[in-house]
Amino acid sequence: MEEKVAKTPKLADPIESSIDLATQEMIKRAQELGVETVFDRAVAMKPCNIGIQGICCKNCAMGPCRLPLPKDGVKGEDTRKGLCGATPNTIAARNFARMVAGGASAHSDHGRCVAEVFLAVARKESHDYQIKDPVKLLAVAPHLGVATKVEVDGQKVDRNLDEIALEVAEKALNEWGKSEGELLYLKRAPQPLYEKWKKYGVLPRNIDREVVEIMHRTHMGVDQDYKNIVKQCTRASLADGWGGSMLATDLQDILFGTPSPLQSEANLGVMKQDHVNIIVHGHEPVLSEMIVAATQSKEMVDYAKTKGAKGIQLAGICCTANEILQRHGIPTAATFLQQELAIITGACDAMVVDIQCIFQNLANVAKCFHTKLITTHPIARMEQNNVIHIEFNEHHAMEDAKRIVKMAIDNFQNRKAEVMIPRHKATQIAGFGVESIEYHLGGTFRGSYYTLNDNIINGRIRGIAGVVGCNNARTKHNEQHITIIKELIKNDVIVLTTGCSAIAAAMHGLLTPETAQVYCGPGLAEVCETVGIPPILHLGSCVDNSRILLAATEVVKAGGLGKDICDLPAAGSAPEWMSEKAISIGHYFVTSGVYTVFGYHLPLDGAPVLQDYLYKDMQKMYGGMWDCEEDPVKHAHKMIAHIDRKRKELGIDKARERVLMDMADRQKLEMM
Ligand code: SF4
Ligand code: MSK
Repeated sequence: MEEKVAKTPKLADPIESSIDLATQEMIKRAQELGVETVFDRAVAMKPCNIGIQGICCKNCAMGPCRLPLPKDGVKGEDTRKGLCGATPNTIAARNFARMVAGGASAHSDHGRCVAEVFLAVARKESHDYQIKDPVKLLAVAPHLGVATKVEVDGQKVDRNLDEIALEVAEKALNEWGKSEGELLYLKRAPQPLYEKWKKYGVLPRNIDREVVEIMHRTHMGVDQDYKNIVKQCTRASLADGWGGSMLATDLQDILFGTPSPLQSEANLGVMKQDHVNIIVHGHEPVLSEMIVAATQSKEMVDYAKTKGAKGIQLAGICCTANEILQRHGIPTAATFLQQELAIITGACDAMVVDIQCIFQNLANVAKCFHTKLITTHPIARMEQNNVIHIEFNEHHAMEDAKRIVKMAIDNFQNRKAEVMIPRHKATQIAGFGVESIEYHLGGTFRGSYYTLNDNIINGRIRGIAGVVGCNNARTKHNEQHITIIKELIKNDVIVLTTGCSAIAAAMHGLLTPETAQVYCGPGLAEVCETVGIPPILHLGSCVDNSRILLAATEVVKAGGLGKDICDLPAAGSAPEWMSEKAISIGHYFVTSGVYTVFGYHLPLDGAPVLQDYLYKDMQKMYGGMWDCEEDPVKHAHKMIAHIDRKRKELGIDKARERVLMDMADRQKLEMM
């Protein structure tokens, strides 16, 4: 009998997989050790050609029904339909809507957890947390209809902070399930935008309801009009951006402190061979805040020394990283795609995960090393038996955190593989927010976005871009992020960034004021050098995209750039998106008036009519629209072209032309 020869699995080419040297080195290292990573799996398994077009329906057991687009496109009437008659538009819209529901629920359920902890703190049931930013509490309270002053003997006096906190907590939690009315934060948007939402009937009623309604409408045989399905996408995504995410950001700032600019480092090189390395990964800062405090406690540092370590190195991955970076300067170890590589260094003594963006394969990788993989959230566990579950509870938060840190320290001496930590890391300045942009670009004296607006009007700054979102193993790691960001700043567009895009920019050394001299156009460079900020501002985690909405609102309020977000010379981008959250974010940006370009396939290609609706018709309604462009340079230039169109509409395109004069033009002028 012929003997079967086992096929050698296809492996990723490290150079083709990432533009980052640390990542390339670690992919090679993984392959030498025979440890499989996402990069190898992406080579071995290709995406489904029908699913990628958005036209596979499995919403009932008569399917899955697949409606691939004919090779030469649809000629004449589109007769494709599922067993029930569902058209490609219905199927793709339902799939898109379920992605919005997934994304909005992830952000908002995270927000709910924060609100519950906030309530426990306000009720004095949790003693490990305190309100760290009472100023923000007072700023947020009126938006939730909570009074900050009371009348005593005919005089307005300050209300007790504990009372305000309790009412804020209750009002905030009510936003998830109230029986009538609309979300309170919607009125924070510019008035014309609010009016548009009202006119189109998309004001979200409560956060949970909008997600549930998507699931109902997309059930077999319910909503079969793609425009009506997209309408519900709008409601649910607004309930995310102007609801769950915004509440998460606000309550986290009040509880853990509003970020302000600070210096740190990024990339796998932040891990230290002679330290206990603890990596926190996921999205919720509730536990990681405690882990920061525990790792910095003398008790734990001394204990680490008794085990032969020089200290404890805490670092983060994904948005938990961004949360503890922006408030404490804790270094960032990795983006989403590098999570397995952190363990493959052989120096990760514990990886502590909470919710979202966590590979189940971490458990398989951890098996090959000494790493303790610890899940902490009741809704996010793993089936593999090497995973330890320590359920975190806000009522004994510090106790849980210390237990985890001690477990990592005890594991330090168990390292088995040879440690290989790449040397690569870069300095970063992070911790920007609505408040700190106001301070840096407006000044405490004027307390507004005037300076930013002035510089946009005079053309030194051409416009504003939000570049956000994930990595995706179907694209070269970080390449799109970095190319797009560099192209934007080269053309004087200031960049606001969050999520893994911010981590990518940090790893590649772009989050420093020095970037201005090297990569920026002359106008933006001049502004950045004058005020001492990087041209790319790290605004935090995925839920902190709400900071971008509020920053845009502040720009509108400061005047001179129109009356609504859609009037601004601004555009959004998610270059390497992969998560359902990115779809929800994209949709709330679009329906808040932002032209938003994605860099990887949107699952719409199989339904051209729906695609046109999202790419063109949305603009007529909300002033923003979807787009997709895979070429990163073209992608950036689509954004710049939109910014220039808006400058023209505002009548400020001439100012920009003046700024762009070169030396020869100036000399010509002087001679006249
Ligand atoms: Fe097919 Fe319709 Fe069932 Fe979807 S809902 S699987 S299109 S029969
Ligand atoms: S972590 S959602 S990969 S940005 Fe927020 Fe990164 Fe995307 Fe997760």
